Amino acid sequence: MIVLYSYWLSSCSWRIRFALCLKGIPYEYKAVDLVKGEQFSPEFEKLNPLHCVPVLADDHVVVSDSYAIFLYLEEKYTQKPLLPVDPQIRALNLQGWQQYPYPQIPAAPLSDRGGFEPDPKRGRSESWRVNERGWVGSGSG
Ligand SMILES: N[C@@H](CCC(=O)N[C@@H](CS)C(=O)NCC(=O)O)C(=O)O
Repeated sequence: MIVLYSYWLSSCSWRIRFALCLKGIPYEYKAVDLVKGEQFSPEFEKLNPLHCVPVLADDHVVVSDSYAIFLYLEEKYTQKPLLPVDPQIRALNLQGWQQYPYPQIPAAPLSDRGGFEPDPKRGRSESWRVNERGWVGSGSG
């Protein structure tokens, strides 16, 4: 059984959820609460020392990074291919998969409103907390 470690606010994880859904691959969803900092737990660190979702576990195979996971799924599970065979159109499609959803979707609206101030001392997780209170908290998410 495939397990996807994900978080509802993670646009990188949406990419994999779309791929799994379009290919019709059943999977178990395991939420990693990035706002609570669960990506830094010792258990999750064993899966991905970079402390990011998505992570896909397929029996003994563990893959992190949405782009790598997407290509893994496409090559291992050949049903309902998501990429065309023609190299030029395939390259254009890969370009699209990599750019959508744009990894900074949660940050963009706040940034547009001048309300997103990443604090290097606090790191990315605090930026997520700001997003949670701001963009999502205001009902825009
Ligand atoms: N290049 C990676 C980026 C993964 C990434 O940045 N994930 C974010 C959520 S979209 C994350 O887990 N952030 C954890 C944090 O900010 O502490 C991918 O495409 O999977």
